[in-house]
Amino acid sequence: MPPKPSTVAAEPYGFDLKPAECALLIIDMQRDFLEPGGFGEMLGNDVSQLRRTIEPNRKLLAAWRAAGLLVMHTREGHRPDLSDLPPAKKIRGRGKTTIGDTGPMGRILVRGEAGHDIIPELYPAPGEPVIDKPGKGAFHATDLHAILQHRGITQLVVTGVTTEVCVNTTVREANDRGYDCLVPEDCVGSYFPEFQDMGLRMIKAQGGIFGWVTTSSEILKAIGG
Ligand code: TIU
Repeated sequence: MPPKPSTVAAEPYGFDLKPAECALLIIDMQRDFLEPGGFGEMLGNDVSQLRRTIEPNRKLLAAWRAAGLLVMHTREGHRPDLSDLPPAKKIRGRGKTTIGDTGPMGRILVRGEAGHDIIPELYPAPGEPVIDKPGKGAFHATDLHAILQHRGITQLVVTGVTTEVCVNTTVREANDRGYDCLVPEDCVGSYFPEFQDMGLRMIKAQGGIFGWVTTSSEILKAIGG
């Protein structure tokens, strides 16, 4: 039996968690974004800002699995022939090394390459759906919505990286499709502390315009972790 429904302390107000209808959606915890020596660090980013989310995510994931609830993972990346890579995304940033080029952990953001894979600490278990997404939002050009609907999911706990880019875009997409989204702040990370702060404030502003913000310990209390 899934844990009983309860109210999770959150901002801007309590989140009425219905575990049987709630999926844990872990966004883009990929080696190229998080590991020293990966693409993120190559661009000059401080990966420690993202790595602090690994341990809280690991605990939340373990509790979610132990409760028998739905876990889903996403990975940002493209087909090896880059046919799903918009030319605008390929050239954005005017970098010397861009998506599809050879980076420190294989071809950058290309499916099947080492850097594209999920970090070992949070590796998907057999049976946990993995969504390969070409965009920042997890609903764009994927079957995420269909899978959630088939499982009767109405709520999402959204974690992962980065707070202001793929997490925020996904929460907004989910909100427009009728899902209630709860974001544990210690389980999401940004390379930029000010974007971490603002990314979370944007979600919970105006009475929870896109969703709710809490901490992983509050969610663990509700699911018995
Ligand atoms: N997953 C995700 O957020 N992809 C990004 O490109 N994030 C940046 O912050 N650049």
